[in-house]
Amino acid sequence: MILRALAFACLVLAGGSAAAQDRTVNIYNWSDYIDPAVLESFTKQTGIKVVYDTFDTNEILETKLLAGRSGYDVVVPSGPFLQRLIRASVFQKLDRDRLPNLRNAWPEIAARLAAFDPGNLHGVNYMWGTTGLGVNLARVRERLGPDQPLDTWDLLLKPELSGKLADCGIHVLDAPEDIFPGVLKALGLEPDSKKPEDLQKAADALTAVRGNVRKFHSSEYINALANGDICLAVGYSGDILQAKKRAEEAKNGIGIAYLIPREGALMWFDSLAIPTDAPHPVEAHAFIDFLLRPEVAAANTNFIAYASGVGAARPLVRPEILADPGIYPDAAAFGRLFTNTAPDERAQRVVTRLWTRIRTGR
Ligand code: N2P
Repeated sequence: MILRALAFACLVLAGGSAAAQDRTVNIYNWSDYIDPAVLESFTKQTGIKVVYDTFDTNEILETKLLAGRSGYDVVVPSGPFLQRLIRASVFQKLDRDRLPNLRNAWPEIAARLAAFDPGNLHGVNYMWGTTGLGVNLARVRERLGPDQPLDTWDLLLKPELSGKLADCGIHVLDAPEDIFPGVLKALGLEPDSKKPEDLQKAADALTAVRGNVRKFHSSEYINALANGDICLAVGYSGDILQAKKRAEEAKNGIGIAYLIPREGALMWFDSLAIPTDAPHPVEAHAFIDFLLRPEVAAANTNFIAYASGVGAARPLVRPEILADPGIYPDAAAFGRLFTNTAPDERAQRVVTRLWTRIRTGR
């Protein structure tokens, strides 16, 4: 009897300590989207080990999640993908009792996110930003002359302009949900239109300049801009500002600007969400709650140049970042931003077919 009790106690102890050692959280986040020091301090403070993988398009994330058993505990879809994946029951409801730092969230941003996730039941905003233009100022000026405005979709969509930039290199995000809205807006159409005839017009405009685009890719443009390998990128705000910072640190004389096109640009929201089949939901909540600490959110914003959904972080964000209209748009730029929603299955088939043709140039 005593032996048995002892054996049981040993088992419990062994199990307990193994569990303590084993506490892990598996994160699947966008590339270039966190301060690595944040991951270290999370492990130091909680004892939870972080396994961290990255992706650079919503489509890759969506495919993994729809296949099921991804093994991930926390993932970061953009609005329309959050919306569609909630409908497919991919995410669990968040346990608010485990997220005391939700009180630090930015109410206006949470309200906008509710368009994709009614009641904010499944997602918490991590970062938000815009999709616009990254420009190598000197080289673009030299080719387009002093009078050409640079904050316009014309740089890509007017064949006579993108034709002059083709040899110094243009990259475009490999993400129809990011590119179609801007192109639709530039054409004077509804940016969130799912009408096949509108999508066809946007596709035609892109096909007309396809030959001027060196690559459709969603993360290589950071280094390509910073090294001077390309002179125009249609990309994510903070990524382009990271390219600017890399060039400044390298002191290579390359000046990069992020410009929100005057015609308008897409504003997007990337949310932290927990898959229904996450192996470590408790640790997932602990990780999300850690990211909602104002000092942690500010460290991330300072590092990656995206605005955090944690409103309470703003006083801790570096003043030059707070003052950067590419990160925190001023009222005028804000008025020109729009959002998008998920296409239904039929519209998605149209988008996928058109996008494949644009990318392959056929
Ligand atoms: C990070 C890109 C995140 C923005 N590299 C995509 N919504």
